[in-house]
Amino acid sequence: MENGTHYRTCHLCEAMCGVAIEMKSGRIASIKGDDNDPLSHGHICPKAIALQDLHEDPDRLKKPIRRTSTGWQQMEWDEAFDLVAERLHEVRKQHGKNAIGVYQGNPNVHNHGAMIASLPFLRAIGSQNRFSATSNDQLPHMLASLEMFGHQILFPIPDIDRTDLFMCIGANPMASNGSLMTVPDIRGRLKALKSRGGKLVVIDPRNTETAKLADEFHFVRPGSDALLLMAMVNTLFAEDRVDPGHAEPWIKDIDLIRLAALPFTPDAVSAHTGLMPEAIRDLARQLATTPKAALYGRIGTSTQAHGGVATWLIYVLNILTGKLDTTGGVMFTQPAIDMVELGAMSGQKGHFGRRTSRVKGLPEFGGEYPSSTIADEILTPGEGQIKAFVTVAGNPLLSSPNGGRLEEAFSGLEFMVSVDYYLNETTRHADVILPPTAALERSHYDLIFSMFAVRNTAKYSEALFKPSPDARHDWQIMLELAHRLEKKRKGGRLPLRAEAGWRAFKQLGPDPLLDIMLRSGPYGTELGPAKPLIQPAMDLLMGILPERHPLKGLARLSPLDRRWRDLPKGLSLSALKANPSGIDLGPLRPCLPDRIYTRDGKINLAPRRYLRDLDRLIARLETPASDELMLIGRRHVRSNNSWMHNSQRLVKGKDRCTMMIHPTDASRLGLLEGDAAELSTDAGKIVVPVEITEDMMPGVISVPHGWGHSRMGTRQAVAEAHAGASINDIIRDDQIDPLSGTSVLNGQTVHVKAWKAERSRKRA
Ligand SMILES: Nc1nc2c(c(=O)[nH]1)N[C@H]1C(S)=C(S)[C@@H](COP(=O)(O)OP(=O)(O)OC[C@H]3O[C@@H](n4cnc5c(=O)[nH]c(N)nc54)[C@H](O)[C@@H]3O)O[C@H]1N2
Ligand SMILES: Nc1nc2c(c(=O)[nH]1)N[C@H]1C(S)=C(S)[C@@H](COP(=O)(O)OP(=O)(O)OC[C@H]3O[C@@H](n4cnc5c(=O)[nH]c(N)nc54)[C@H](O)[C@@H]3O)O[C@H]1N2
Ligand code: SF4
Ligand SMILES: [Mo]
Repeated sequence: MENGTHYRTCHLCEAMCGVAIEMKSGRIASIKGDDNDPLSHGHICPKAIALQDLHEDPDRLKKPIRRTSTGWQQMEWDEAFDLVAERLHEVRKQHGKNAIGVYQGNPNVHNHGAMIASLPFLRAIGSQNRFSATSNDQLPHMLASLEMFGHQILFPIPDIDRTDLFMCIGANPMASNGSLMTVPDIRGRLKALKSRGGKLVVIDPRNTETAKLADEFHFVRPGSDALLLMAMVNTLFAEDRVDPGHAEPWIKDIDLIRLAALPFTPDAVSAHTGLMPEAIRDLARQLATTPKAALYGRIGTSTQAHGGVATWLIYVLNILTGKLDTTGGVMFTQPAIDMVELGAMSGQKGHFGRRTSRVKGLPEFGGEYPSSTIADEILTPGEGQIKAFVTVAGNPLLSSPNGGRLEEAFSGLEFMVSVDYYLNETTRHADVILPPTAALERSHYDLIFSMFAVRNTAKYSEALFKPSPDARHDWQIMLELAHRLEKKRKGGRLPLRAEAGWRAFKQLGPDPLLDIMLRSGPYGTELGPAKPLIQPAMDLLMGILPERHPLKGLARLSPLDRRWRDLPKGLSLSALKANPSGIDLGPLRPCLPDRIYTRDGKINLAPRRYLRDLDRLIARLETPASDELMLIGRRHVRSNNSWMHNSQRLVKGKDRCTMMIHPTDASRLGLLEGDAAELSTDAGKIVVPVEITEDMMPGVISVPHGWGHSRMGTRQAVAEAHAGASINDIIRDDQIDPLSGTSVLNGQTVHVKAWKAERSRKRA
């Protein structure tokens, strides 16, 4: 676009803010909030401006590069695809298909093309050694959804705009802008909550940006949330306050919950959690007696030692107090492209524990093993050892536990390829880096986060910049590699129909598929005149898709479905193109029992694997509360995981990679503000500046993740100048939540001492 305004969804975090990008002479002149976006109403955060910095970043790779003895060398795409397919194929032939490990990072879920291409890509690789950011993140939510509602991506979302009590535990939406709750302008929405007489309660080991807006705040000891939540359940039963309300006919095993909660009285858990028994009872009472209330938890409650149980209990408490599927409570969404329903129709609702990892016997979830065991699988010799590794939009070296061990693992691989546009801590280990187009060079539809939004909306954005003919989208890279790998597997040649299928897929790309998904979805319109044109290509494409690809469910989806009769109709890609700020589809609506996917149609309140894991919780209760220093993470609104630190505008100002510590702990350790502190565990050591603040719970320290850009051989000039240290260099990879396989990123114990003091002692 030369001049004018381009409307778009910001893809950086989960909030899906609408942006209006002003173009002058082919360059971005300004980025502002789009007032007409039906979800964000003009809100943006400081990161939106960095969309321009990402686009113009001189460090962003644009052509494939290959490692040589004299350094990185640029190569042509065709040559790069050939090389990668050949090397991966060789490893597969020599060591078996599981010898290729794959890690998919977070930006994949912000990229509909990548989402659509990733299943065929994974199938072509054919390895069971798959990993992703999920096991460092929302896995416990997916597991609870799978076990309770029968579908791994069906999440109850807080109906924040209509609630009277928002109880937030282990999340800091003022910094993160919400997660598994797409909620642009959380500040505005919390203000609105208060001005209608509602209340915000926050429970966190740090007095966070969100806590500062709260009417009530409680410190909680890291990792003890499951105890606290159990005691809340216990209170509900003890005081006869259980009333599932509207959901009652569809729930089962309420008695098992009552029994399970018996040992966990508020008095019994008080010392471990740090909350007074009366405060715990009061939290339960508030939830029970406020008709429109939502209990919400995220990273702090999911990525910890009892993350599985804690996340399950958040769901349970909402159900026991009648909040599920009610206005102002927690509700299921009805997105325009219903990946939940599509998955169900193609037989893909999710699975857990079908097989276990080779070295540590950890359970797969949705076909992936826990990321904390990547290094084990690479470093441990034997049948099935990973010899080659593929990363797509991921930086596990900074984002997964025990970066030092991953470093060792990656540097010993036979071959590694990264699909990424930065030469960073992870990709510097690759033999070949395949850089995709920048985000503004591709179209955007939020397949994933539209499903988690506090209001149903749909929006499509065209590419702002036309990619150069010599650029490839993520989906093109994945499909091309998949196609070549399939060919090699079949001895160089594919059957005619399969060959045509791959060509059709590469030709169509993701957007015509979006159109079909929109038209056949809940708000759709019949395929109409487009059908004869697109049907033959679709038929070919379906022929090469894996068995359980959600697109396979398309044929059985129809806007005329009974459940969707009352919804507005007429959505298609062209309808969205005609409304570039997006289309409002209305507030969340009650939808039980239609949205239960369990076999017996009941919501399973007490899945056995959770009950079994309670032995561990009892054991914790019986162990005296520890007073060791515990480490938790932190997010900042100007940072985004590990990969947005190359924007000068975002990193300028005060150092954000600090260790926050309470004054009493600091003085006990002889630490002063600005001192360098050494943090150590069995995994490693890092040194970070000390920031003393009463915002920390005594006994707890906080360091953000995603920093540590000082490793040699990366190419991110700004990030390197603001390197910080990586918290994951000291987070142990042998600590996981055994129930779910999720990494324990919050609540590990750590030793802290003054750094300079030690050096001078050594010298003396
Ligand atoms: N200690 C600790 N660790 C954590 C967390 C924590 O709270 N504490 N949080 C965890 C969470 S929630 C997450 S989601 C993970 C994130 O972990 P990852 O997904 O592993 O890492 P990111 O930092 O998101 O890095 C994304 C990578 O993708 C590249 N990239 C960006 N956009 C694109 C694109 O469009 N295409 C391609 N091909 N590449 C792209 C970037 O250059 C970068 O290399 O970190 C986890 N790690
Ligand atoms: N600006 C920005 N926004 C982001 C991201 C980012 O990196 N930067 N990342 C995005 C991603 S990938 C995700 S998954 C989301 C995450 O979204 P959130 O979960 O909201 O992320 P955090 O800000 O890390 O909030 C976690 C909170 O849990 C608290 N906590 C830590 N341990 C415990 C504990 O044991 N118990 C309790 N109760 N609380 C605990 C922490 O102090 C922190 O306040 O954010 C997304 N948005
Ligand atoms: S909150 Fe910021 S980063 Fe997230 S979508 Fe909105 S503008 Fe983008
Ligand atoms: Mo995440």
